[in-house]
Amino acid sequence: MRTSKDRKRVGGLGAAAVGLAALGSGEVVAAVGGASLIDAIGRTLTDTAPLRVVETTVELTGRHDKTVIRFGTVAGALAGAVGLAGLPARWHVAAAATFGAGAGALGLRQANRSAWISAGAVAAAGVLAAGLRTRPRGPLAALALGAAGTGLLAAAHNLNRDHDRKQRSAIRRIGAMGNPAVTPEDGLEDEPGLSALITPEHKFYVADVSPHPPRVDPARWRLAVTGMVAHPLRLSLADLAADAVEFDAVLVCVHNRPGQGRVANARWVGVPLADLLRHVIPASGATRLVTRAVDGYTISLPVEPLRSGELPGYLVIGMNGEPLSPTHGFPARVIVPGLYGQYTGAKWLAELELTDDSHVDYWWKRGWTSEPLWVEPQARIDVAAPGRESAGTTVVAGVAWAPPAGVAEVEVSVGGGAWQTTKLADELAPATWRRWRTTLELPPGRHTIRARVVGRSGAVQTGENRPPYPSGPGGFHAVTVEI
Ligand SMILES: Nc1nc2c(c(=O)[nH]1)N[C@H]1C(S)=C(S)[C@@H](COP(=O)(O)O)O[C@H]1N2
Ligand SMILES: [Mo]
Repeated sequence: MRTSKDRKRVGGLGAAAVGLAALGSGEVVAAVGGASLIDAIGRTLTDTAPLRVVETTVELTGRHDKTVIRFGTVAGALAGAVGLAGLPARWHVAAAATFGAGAGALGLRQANRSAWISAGAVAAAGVLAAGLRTRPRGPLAALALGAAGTGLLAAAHNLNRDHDRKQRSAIRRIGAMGNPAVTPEDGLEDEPGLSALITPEHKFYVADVSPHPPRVDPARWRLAVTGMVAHPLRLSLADLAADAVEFDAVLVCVHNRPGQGRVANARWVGVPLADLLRHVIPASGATRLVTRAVDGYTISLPVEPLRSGELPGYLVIGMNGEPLSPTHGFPARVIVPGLYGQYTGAKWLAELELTDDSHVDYWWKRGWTSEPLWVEPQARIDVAAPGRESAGTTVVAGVAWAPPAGVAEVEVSVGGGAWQTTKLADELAPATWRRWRTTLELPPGRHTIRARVVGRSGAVQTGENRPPYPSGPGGFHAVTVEI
């Protein structure tokens, strides 16, 4: 005989299976149009979570933030189904409909492919309502339904992968951007474990609020330069490529604590924003340049320093000899070398709008400052290898950055002792990272090595430990070696 506890467990399992089947059905419908219900919900969670929750999630999940949010969303949906199943049966249809309407509204809120997300939400609500009324009896039926739901999620995943593949081949057809024949060099011999001078695209960190990069059709895409200007523009990728130049710069996320990998160096291709602003002629009250992504996300920059060159911004269309990849902002993004990623400009640009001070950015609403934040100089230790070069010496090497003025010196200190200078590689450009290397003679025992950078502006990296919020992280990267 079954106890009531057993029945309850089967009931919960059955409801979770119904939830999985409902989510899978909705996800397949959305995926036909290249959208994702799960990602729409995930994005809404990111958009609405309190700042403290966002900061903690960034801190704890590292480079896996998107995966964690996705699995969290699925787990939340299943828990929601179990919760709904606990309601009296006569409420199930109404509750499922409410759930679906909520998810559909999330879809409509997302500027990108909202119709498909909403259609997926309707499908999910239908399956949820029907499933809760005829809940699977017994664990086997529940498992079978759960397996079907998992299969649907996998099918949706494959559909979306096909859309991604098409997007990548459309980008490949564009051809090279810039001059990929020239390989940047800094005169430093290769060192196992030391970062490359130019970070390959697949190793370049990714940081954004989009669970999945929006897909933009290069043939139909036009960048609108609008708002308070005398001459609005609509520019194709080819128009932009004709006026683009190459520049080298490091990109740093404001969440990059000392020693972390939310930083990378690339050779970019872009149109100087000062040139673009000269063409459109901003009206006298136009104080902000809003960089607006296709999904509505914005980062805005003050116009005057962009015009004067104090903020040396670019409208970027290429990275490391190729068009931007989907993850890094295809077809266009804005980068101001020296500003943290969160302030430098949006990826997946739809529009550059000139407007006045009434504009409010995505992150300002969440509590971050409206002043552009400059990157703090930082040195990172990539290699600390005792005995690599010769017995008794330790090779120490890494990268350091102090944009926009550049790195003047990188120093290391052992166990809190005096700062000793290191050998710097040639400088590619002041706004890039610079590689450095030294060998230390250390006696047997445990030693903590710290690194710091001195900027050409005179700024010296300080050891004061600070969290990323509110003005960027601080502190020294420290590595301990055992001789
Ligand atoms: N559209 C859009 N652009 C964005 C963001 C975003 O969430 N959406 N994130 C910014 C942040 S916080 C950073 S650090 C950089 C990261 O660029 P990457 O992913 O190419 O490294 O993009 C910036 N541009
Ligand atoms: Mo960032």
